[in-house]
Amino acid sequence: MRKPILICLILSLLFSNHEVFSQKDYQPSPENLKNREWFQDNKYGLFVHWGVYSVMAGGGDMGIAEWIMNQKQIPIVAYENLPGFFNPIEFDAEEWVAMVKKAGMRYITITSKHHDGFAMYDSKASDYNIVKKTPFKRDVLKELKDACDKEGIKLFFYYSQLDWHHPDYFPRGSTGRGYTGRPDSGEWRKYIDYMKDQLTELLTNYGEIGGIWFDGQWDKYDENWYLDEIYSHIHNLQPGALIGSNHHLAPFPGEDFQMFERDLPGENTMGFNKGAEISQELPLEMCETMNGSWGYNIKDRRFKSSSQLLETMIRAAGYGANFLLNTGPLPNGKIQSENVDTLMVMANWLEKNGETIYGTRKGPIEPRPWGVTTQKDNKVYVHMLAWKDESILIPTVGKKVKSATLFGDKSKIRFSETKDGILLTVPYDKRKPLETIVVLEL
Ligand code: H79
Repeated sequence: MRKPILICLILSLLFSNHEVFSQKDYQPSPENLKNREWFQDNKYGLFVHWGVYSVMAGGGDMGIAEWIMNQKQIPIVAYENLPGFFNPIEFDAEEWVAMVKKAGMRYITITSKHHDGFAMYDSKASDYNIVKKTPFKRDVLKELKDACDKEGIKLFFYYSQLDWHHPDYFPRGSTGRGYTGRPDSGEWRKYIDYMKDQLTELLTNYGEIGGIWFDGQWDKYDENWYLDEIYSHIHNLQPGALIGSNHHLAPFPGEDFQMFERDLPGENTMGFNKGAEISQELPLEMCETMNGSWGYNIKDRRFKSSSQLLETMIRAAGYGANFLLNTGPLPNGKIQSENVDTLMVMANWLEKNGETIYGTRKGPIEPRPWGVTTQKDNKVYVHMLAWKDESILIPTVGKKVKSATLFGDKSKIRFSETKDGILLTVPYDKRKPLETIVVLEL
């Protein structure tokens, strides 16, 4: 062996700890970069919040579902009864995926473990899982993955780093405190190992997955979450898997996309989305509820209209962000029919106008109250969302505009371009809500 190689080997053995070989110097693999493009091209996914909490259906409160254990201070010994009632005999993975396809969605992100700590898959790391503790005994993630593979839908796993059940989730954070009945002790490193074991299962037993959607880091902002170790572990197992985390902070090294919960990038109507700089480099994703709850809530009838959700999707696309729209399946395994109805109306719109969303990136004009732009190759799609006057002056788009047409009937749109901007005029009888889309050819 030549000397320099030998020295390198010895050095790498000496320093083979996580400080040196961490995600700090993360270079996404070619596969990962390809998957990021796929992600940005495909734009629209179904978020699924399903767990033993679904049986409680919110317990008569608005807005609570998967949070019921914490909000109602249910001790672990009592909450452990819930898996016994979880028997979704109507669950049909193929039906879910067929619905997703029809909806024009391209991926699913499903809760593998939420804050309650209950694994919705066949986990060997703990018996607190769907196969061991419910009468249903089936690995619903496996069934869903098989159905997704058949239809070319990608599957992502939501995983909560926060855990209200595990004794070694200690010291406790801002939630899951005294009421759970856990002793005031525990070994944090043991919890990290447990999480790592569960992630290993998710990344090795289900074939190629889309990625991991983390949540819960905000429970203990000052904790050492061993992100470098966890993220490298995931990328070692599946270099192509996209990692994102809902920590509401700027992305950490090792993360492959940035997410925004119930707010457009940069907005903060929810109160917890302050301060996170919008990444200029990573793909973005906004997640949104169809009513005010993530998991199934029987009382929450505040269903958003298909137009409202479509507008949010279009606005998200104007930021270059994907739209991850949530449903909370029923405890019997069916998707709420109100949600299916809404998704089918949205599907109609996408069938007609999908070209202006799928495969696009954010356009040359920053999102504005009057509308947003998306772009693909030499076409800029100007979505006129809140535009009342006969004409509107929009900023120039960097290149000379060759033609302006109305998306759909392709009729010519009167326009004039000066250094002050592009003046567009669309006759009133040509305008339709959410379907006044001007195509600028550059
Ligand atoms: O998984 C979903 C939520 O359970 C989780 N992230 C999304 C994707 C989430 N964690 N925190 N939050 C959302 C925001 C915090 C909301 C809260 Fe509440 C306000 C917790 C307690 C008061 C909402 C309302 C939940 C219970 C009542």
